[in-house]
Amino acid sequence: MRGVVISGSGLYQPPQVITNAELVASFNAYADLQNAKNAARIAAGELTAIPHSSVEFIEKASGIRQRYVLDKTGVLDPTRMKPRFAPRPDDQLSLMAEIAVDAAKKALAAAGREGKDVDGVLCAAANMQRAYPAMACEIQAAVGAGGYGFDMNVACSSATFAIEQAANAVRSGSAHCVLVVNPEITSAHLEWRDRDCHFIFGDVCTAVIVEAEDRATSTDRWQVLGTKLVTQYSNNIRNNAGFLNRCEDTDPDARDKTFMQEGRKVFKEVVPMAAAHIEQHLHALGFEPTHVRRYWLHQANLGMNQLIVKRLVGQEVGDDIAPIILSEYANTASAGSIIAFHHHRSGLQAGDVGVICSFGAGYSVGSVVVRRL
Ligand code: CO8
Repeated sequence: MRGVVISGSGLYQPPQVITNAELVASFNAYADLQNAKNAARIAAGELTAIPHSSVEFIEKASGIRQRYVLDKTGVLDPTRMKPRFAPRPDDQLSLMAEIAVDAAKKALAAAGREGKDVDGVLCAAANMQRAYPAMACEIQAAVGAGGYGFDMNVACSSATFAIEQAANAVRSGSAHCVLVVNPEITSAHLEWRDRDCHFIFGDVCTAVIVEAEDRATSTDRWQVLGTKLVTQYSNNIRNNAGFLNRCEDTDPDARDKTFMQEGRKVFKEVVPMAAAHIEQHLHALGFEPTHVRRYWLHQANLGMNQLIVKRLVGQEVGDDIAPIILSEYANTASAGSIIAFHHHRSGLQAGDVGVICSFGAGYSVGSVVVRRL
């Protein structure tokens, strides 16, 4: 079996930032408008007034302080509450491919590769811009890659699940160099009018290059020691948007056509699941959780990450063991653990072991154990 390495990563970060203060001001303006519009029904007891959101709650409950988005104006407009994107003609690069190509080119440059060296492209994200052709085929053409491309979606675990597919393709010899790219335009599938979740997500795109160890030339190589994936069906994170909607004659703007979750249940159920998954994976590879130099975890909630690592290593740890990026980026679905890996791996020494781990809707958990070469 061929050895496999991650030889480079790239990050596209949208230029626009929404702070919690801006977000809460716009949500509260939206709530006031709705409550004024529905004043008679609220007074008659037919409707409940929408309560205000608060910066203090958001920071305490989630650890999120701001998020990057592709369009801030539409999101913050209390009469709109969603980003505004201009439709593009079919002969122009699509928005999702545009941010994917940016991150992909940075990852290729970091790995010392060009598009023509790539013979597999996996576009792995929580949402795809269209049904077909696959986003991966458009990205493949735009970066000048050969081979094949396909899309895959395992919500927040899309990136780690794709790294396993890429590593297996390289191991088996069906590809030599695979681009895994995670364009997450979460702002389009977040319900900005729902106080319980309006603060959760941000937009971003990450990319990694997965290639054969004997061919890699990058000085920053991370040997993939193992990958482990698991899914367990749950309705606690759900989005019913889909191609059957128009045939069901349902409202495309109904609440169930955007991100919905039972946040408390997710928290309670996913923490033990993710911690047990990582522990089992490490044991299977002959490591103890305390041997791990760094955990690059999915970034959904600060408390969740702290609890998972505490279960693993038996004590609270700081950013040096488990870096947090969600205060700056919020939850970026599948890209979160890869942003952490991208920004926080430079201090590790040859031989150091790290774990990239995602968890999210499905439920799904994916771990990639790597060693610095
Ligand atoms: N401001 C003020 N108060 C608020 C607000 C707000 N914005 N929101 C809720 N409250 C109030 C509630 O009304 C409640 O009041 P009361 O006690 O009087 O009933 C109180 O605050 C507590 O509310 P919660 O119980 O909901 O608060 P929590 O402490 O549980 O925190 C969280 C909510 C932050 C959502 C938390 O539960 C959490 O982070 N859970 C884990 C979430 C998670 O990990 N989700 C995974 C998502 S990742 C994924 O797979 C994504 C799928 C694909 C994404 C697609 C793109 C969109």
